[in-house]
Amino acid sequence: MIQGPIVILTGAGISQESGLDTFRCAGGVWSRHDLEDVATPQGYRRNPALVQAFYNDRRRQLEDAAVRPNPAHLALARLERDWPAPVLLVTQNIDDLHERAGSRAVLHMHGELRKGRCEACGRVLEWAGDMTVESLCPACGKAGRVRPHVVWFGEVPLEMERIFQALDACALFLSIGTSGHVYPAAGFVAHVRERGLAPTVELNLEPSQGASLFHQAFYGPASDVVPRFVETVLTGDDLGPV
Ligand code: BV8
Repeated sequence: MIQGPIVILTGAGISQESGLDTFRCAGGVWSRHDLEDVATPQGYRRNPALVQAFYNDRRRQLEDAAVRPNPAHLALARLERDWPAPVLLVTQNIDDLHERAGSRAVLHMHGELRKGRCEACGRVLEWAGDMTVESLCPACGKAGRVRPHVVWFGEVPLEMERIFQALDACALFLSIGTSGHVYPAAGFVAHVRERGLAPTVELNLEPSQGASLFHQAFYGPASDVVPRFVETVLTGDDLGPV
C-alpha cells in the first residue's frame, strides 16, 4: 500500500496521442532535424534563425485545436487532486498539456515552449507567438537577445536540487512515456533504487533504456495504461513486490 509523496517523470510519449511528435520513434523530431543544429547552444550560435524557426514551428503546433490533453494527462491531474500527499510532476516536455489538463505542481526540467529568456537582462518571459532574431525583450527593450527558454544538450536542466529532494522523499516513482536516453532524467530511477525505499514503475509503449531498473512496468499507449494505473493507486490496490 503506497502512502506518501509521489514523483512522476514524463517524456514525449505522454503527448504522442495528443498529436505531438516524440523524438526517437520512427519519424520523430530527431529524424527530421539534427539535434546538434537545433538543440545545442553551439547550433544556436551558428544559426539562431534556424533554431528560432524550429521552436516557432513547435510553438505554433500548441495553438492547433487538435492538440489537447489526452486521458493520460487528465489522469495525472486527477492523481494530484485526489492523492492525500504531494504529487510532483517532473516533465522533460516543453509543451503545456499537463497544465491544460489541470496539473498544478508541474516542473519543466527542460524548459517551456511558451516562454522565452532574454540573454541581455536574464528575464524569463511568457512567449506565445513567433520569436525571431529581431525580437525585442519586453523587459529591457534590447533586440535580438531573446532565446527559447529551453534546456539544450550541454546545458544544465532546471531545478535539479528540487527534483533530487523530491526523489529522496518519494514513496513512489513513476516514469511515463520516456525512452530513458537523456540524462540526468534517465538516471532518476537508479537514484530512487539506490535509496531502496520506494517502488519504481514504468508506464511506456515499450521497454525503455532503463527498463531493468523498474520494479514494475505496464506497457501500452499512455492514454490506456496511465488512467488504469492511477485508478489502481487511488483505490489502494497493492502494487505487488518492491
Ligand atoms: C546536462 C530540448 C549537465 C527541449 C532536450 C550523463 C549524465 C549527465 C549528462 C549526460 C550523461 N550522458 C550524456 C549526457 C549529456 C546529455 C545527454 O543525455 N545526451 C544523451 C543524448 C546521451 N544530457 C544533457 O546535455 C543534459 N544536460 O547533462 O547538463 C548536468 C547534468 C546533471 C546535473 C548537472 C549538470 C540536457 C538534456 C536536455 C536536452 N534537451 N530537448 C526540446 O527541444 O524539447 S532533450 C529531448 O529528449 C527532449 O527534451 C525530450 O523530452 C528528451 C527525452 O526524450 P523522451 O521524452 O524520452 O522522448 P523519446 O522520443 O526519446 O522517447 C519517447 C518514448 O515514448 C519512447 O520510449 C516511446 O516508446 C514512448 N511512446 C511513444 N508513444 C507513446 C509512448 N509511450 C506511451 N504512449 C504512447 N502513445
